[in-house]
Amino acid sequence: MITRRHIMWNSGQLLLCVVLFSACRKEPAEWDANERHPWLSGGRQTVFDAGTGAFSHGFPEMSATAQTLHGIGDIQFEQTFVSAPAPINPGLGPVFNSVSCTSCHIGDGRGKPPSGSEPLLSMLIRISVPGTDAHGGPAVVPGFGGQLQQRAVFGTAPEANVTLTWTTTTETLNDGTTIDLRTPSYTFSNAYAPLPGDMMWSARVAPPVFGLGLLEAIDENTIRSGSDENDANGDGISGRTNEVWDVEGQRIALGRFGWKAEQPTLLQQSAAAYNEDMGITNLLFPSESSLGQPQYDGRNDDIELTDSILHAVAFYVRTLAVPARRNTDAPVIRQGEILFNEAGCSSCHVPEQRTHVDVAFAAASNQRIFPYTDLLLHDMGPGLTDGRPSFRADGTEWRTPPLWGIGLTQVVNGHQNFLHDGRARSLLEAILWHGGEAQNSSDAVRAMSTEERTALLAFLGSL
Ligand code: HEC
Ligand code: HEC
Ligand SMILES: [Ca+2]
Ligand SMILES: [Ca+2]
Ligand SMILES: [Ca+2]
Repeated sequence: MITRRHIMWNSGQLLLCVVLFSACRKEPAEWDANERHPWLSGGRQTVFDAGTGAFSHGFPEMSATAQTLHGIGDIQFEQTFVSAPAPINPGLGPVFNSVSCTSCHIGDGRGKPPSGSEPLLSMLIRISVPGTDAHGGPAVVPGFGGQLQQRAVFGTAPEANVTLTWTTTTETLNDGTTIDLRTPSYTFSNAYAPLPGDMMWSARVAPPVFGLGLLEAIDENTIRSGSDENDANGDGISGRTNEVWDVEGQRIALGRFGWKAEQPTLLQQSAAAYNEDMGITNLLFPSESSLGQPQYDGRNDDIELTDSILHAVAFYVRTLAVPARRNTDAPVIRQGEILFNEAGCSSCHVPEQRTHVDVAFAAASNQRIFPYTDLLLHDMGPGLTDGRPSFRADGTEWRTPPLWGIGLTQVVNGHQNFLHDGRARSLLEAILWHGGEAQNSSDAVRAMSTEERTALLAFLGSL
């Protein structure tokens, strides 16, 4: 939020940071391998705010021009769109999921599945039929496209309604603790036309949007070098890259963003959100998502979003800072960190990355960051499958999500719904859902003593 410009510093942290920041600036190449900056999750672009605005700060170190652009993007991220004709922000729909970016990415954080009979407010359903499109992506559903829009402008039929029901199973851990895990099931009703019987769908909650410019700045070769597709080193982990269609470059490119790494850049991710989630046509996606459907308004109008606003919004998410860790020196948290490594979590949630050197965008250049992700796809087992392939990702494969800031989810978003569809209601539930390549890791957690599990969760809470 643009109004929350002040950052809550405590004087000790401030002093420490001044010392560290100047150290980083001088000799980044000479860091001692044992030297730890574990609290500076976002490198120089770390902020010290553990409150409700923790995910909403711009990079603390960027030029005045960059700050201005970030501020413009911030305002646009919060704009509510309305149906045309209208003096401000027209172009919503004809079909859409929501009216603004921030209504799904609440507080620049994550969405959640609806409770009770609520409609889907901060999540969406991607759909496809078997086969692929011209670029190897999912084949769209005739009459419905690649995403199901449950809302439409006045006088127009939404594509369908979605309702969610849960089945609960109970697991008993080695120390006798019982945990309820809930599995979602989706029902589609009131479809404006028959939905094909072979339709596949994937329900996804909005992920947090901070720190993404740093993830975008990790060198492509660094990400590729982490992949071990045929598990040559025999550790049971075989992460691989998604290779997706880059609309701007008109080529296949490394996928980085979204739960299955289906988007190559923040610009394209943002443009796709405008187009599909809100029905706003733009530079990268100039046709309405409903083109060819009866909902299409038939107006052969100009694109509804200016290029500069699209760029400003992409720049806004590119320059959202990462909150610092808390209490990193507490013994229980240090113990939890050791257990995190021992349980194999760090094979996928790779603690440390370095961004590439980029003279054109110094703010994200050559940073030592702690995102806890390899940005690769992993087979997470049948429990988490959506049964819907996308480019190289099959149903069971998901991109390792970054864990930085995850301990602040409750504070910022008021819930702890994790995983791609928000089914987990706590960090522990999220871990217990890990199967496939991560089965050994979740089994290690099942086997932990109460004290060890508490330490592991305390460590995650400090991220
Ligand atoms: C209807 C809810 C919804 C709206 C509205 C929405 N998003 Fe999202 N956003 C999502 C979901 C769901 C994902 C994950 C997509 C996926 O996995 O394919 C996502 C992913 C993202 C990501 C990538 C995050 C990551 O970690 O990879 C960015 C960036 C993003 N959205 C930006 C925006 C912007 C900018 C807008 C407004 C133009 C917007 N979103 C509007 C639901 C929404
Ligand atoms: C084989 C790779 C792999 C391993 C090993 C692994 N994870 Fe994950 N983790 C993932 C993927 C992929 C997801 C996303 C799955 C989904 O959304 O369906 C995930 C999701 C999570 C989430 C939820 C994140 C969010 O944003 O919703 C948490 C928390 C988490 N993992 C913690 C752990 C811990 C703790 C361990 C070790 C006990 C671990 N993971 C081991 C790959 C892995
Ligand atoms: Ca429109
Ligand atoms: Ca659609
Ligand atoms: Ca391996």
